[in-house]
Amino acid sequence: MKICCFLAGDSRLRIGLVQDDQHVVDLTPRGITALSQILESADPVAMVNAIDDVTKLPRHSLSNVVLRPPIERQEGWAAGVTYLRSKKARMEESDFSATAYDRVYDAERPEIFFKALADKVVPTGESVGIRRDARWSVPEPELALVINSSGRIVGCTIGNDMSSRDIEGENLLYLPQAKVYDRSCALGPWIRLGVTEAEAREWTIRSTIARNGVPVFSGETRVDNIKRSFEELAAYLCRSQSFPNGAVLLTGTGIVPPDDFTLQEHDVVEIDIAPIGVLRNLVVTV
Ligand code: DO4
Ligand code: MG
Repeated sequence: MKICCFLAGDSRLRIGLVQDDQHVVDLTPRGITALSQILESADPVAMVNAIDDVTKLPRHSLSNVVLRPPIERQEGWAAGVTYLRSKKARMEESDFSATAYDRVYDAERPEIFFKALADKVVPTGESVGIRRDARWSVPEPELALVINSSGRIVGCTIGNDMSSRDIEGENLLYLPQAKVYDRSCALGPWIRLGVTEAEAREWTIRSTIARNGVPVFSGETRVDNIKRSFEELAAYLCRSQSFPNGAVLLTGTGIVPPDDFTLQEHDVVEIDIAPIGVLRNLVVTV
């Protein structure tokens, strides 16, 4: 089951049930005006299934609506160095901090960092940013866990943890600047509910970067390459910290373009996790 936030011809944000990846049913007339009503319920899938007369609700073609980020007031966080590929990339980019990445991969405590306020998150179809003061910018295609205010993982979506590798490689203390800037976090296209970790670990994450319509990079990884369990990541995020509005936690990247690759303005980044959907964003300089 997939739920989304969308606009349909006016400025009113609507909550939708995505059907066959082609249509969206507007749940707003049934009093569902926020994703959190679903995410905070005891059983989100059962709650949506219990909505009366879904066939009588307005149904739109997805091509006629504008998808908004599937996040409301949740905080956006990210885990790092959860894939061996990411650990190797980080160690290569940094003389200065290589041992820190090596250690955190094996440490009991994961790396978790703040990524974005909800109203700064970019949806599919809008632009992600590369910093104008960075020389080496990459997308980080990641599975993102949707966590409710009780700390329970209730769904997942696709995340792009846009990053400036030269800035994080120069000094570990620059990590917030490498990771948090305008348009540095994209989420979407929607939330998939009711997936177990075992099911998600069967999935493949694929990413393509196109320049002038021609692919200049493509890569893939399996979710199962994540070293830590989803519960472990969520539990660390929620240690000594409450999330009254819930959180979205990106789970780290296992797809890293070659070291001589940097994103350019007008590139198009696509991240595809087939059982969820496709997150597609143009790149702009910010
Ligand atoms: O420590 C740097 C961040 C790593 C990261 O974002 C990732 O592995 O996805
Ligand atoms: Mg990342």
